[in-house]
Amino acid sequence: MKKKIMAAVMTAAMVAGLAGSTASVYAAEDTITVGFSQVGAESDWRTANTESMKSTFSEENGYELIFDDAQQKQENQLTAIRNFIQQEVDYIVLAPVTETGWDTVLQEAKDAGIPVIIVDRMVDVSDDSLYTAWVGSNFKLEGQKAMAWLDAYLEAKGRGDEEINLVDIQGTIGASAQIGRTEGFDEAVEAHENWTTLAQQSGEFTQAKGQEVMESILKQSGDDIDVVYCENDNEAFGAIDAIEAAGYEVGGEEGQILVMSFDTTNAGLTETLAGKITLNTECNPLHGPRVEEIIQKLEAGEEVEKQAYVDEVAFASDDTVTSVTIEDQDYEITPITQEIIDGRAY
Ligand code: GZL
Ligand code: ZN
Repeated sequence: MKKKIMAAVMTAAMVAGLAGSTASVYAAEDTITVGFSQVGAESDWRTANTESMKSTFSEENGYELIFDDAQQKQENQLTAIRNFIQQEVDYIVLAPVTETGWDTVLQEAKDAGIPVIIVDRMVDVSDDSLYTAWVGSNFKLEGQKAMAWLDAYLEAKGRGDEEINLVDIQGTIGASAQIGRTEGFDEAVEAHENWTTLAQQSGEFTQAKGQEVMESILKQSGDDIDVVYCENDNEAFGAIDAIEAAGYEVGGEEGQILVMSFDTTNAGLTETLAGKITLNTECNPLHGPRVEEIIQKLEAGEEVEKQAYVDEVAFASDDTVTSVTIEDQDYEITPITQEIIDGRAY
């Protein structure tokens, strides 16, 4: 909107000058207008992500935020971006629901001279000049950390050679978080001839769908399930409800169903402390300040990193395994405590 305000100020200044009036034209405060196309409100993680963006791009911080919730539909995001272009926003921020289908609308934004910043999930475009910067998580690493922990945990429990049957409740199919976390899962199962994938189905990152999918899988193979890998906390909440309703126990001991999750939301870590989720791998949603840093650099005409990964940790319900190594890099696995939960920002 800066563009429009400046034009109005120039016109007003001219009119004032011509009329010889003494009316002074106030220079418009330098409000930066940001159009943010958000995936939806499907999970606690998404709510925290929205909150981070809204509290960062506030009026008192010098911004006008135009926020759009796409209810997890790409066509709504395409419409939102075209509206932002029409409104001549200064920046477009996109949290893409899935990776493909963005080339045309991002070309329109580029033609309009509006920088696009991608947050959280990634876009798969033919020409990466169609976006200025991306900040988000390394989803495959998240999956690798989780499965490396499972491997070490089962070994520590004397179950390293046991036949292990796993269920993967996937996220929204085609979302970077689903692609990466599923890759981490599949690679680890491939590497263990005594591990079998019993079922792999999308829970769409929601609690309701997670419960529904878990119920149907339990009907088919309840007694055979050893591990349920939920690709976010809300799916885990639904899966745990289904597992317990079917008469099984969740937990890390033999005879229980071991539930793993991602997001480390407050509710997710509370379930981890209770031992219902045995491992919770962090995916940090607080992208507001990270996006603001990018915008401030662009405003100052500075270079910005094309892709910036967020550092993340993992929390376990106990201290059986306290670190894992992936490609020669060690990652800490922290036993969760109430103090840690109370001290976290989301
Ligand atoms: C991950 C994000 C995922 C979260 C889910 O960065 O895209 O989408 O893991 C959310 O909770 O729905
Ligand atoms: Zn192993």
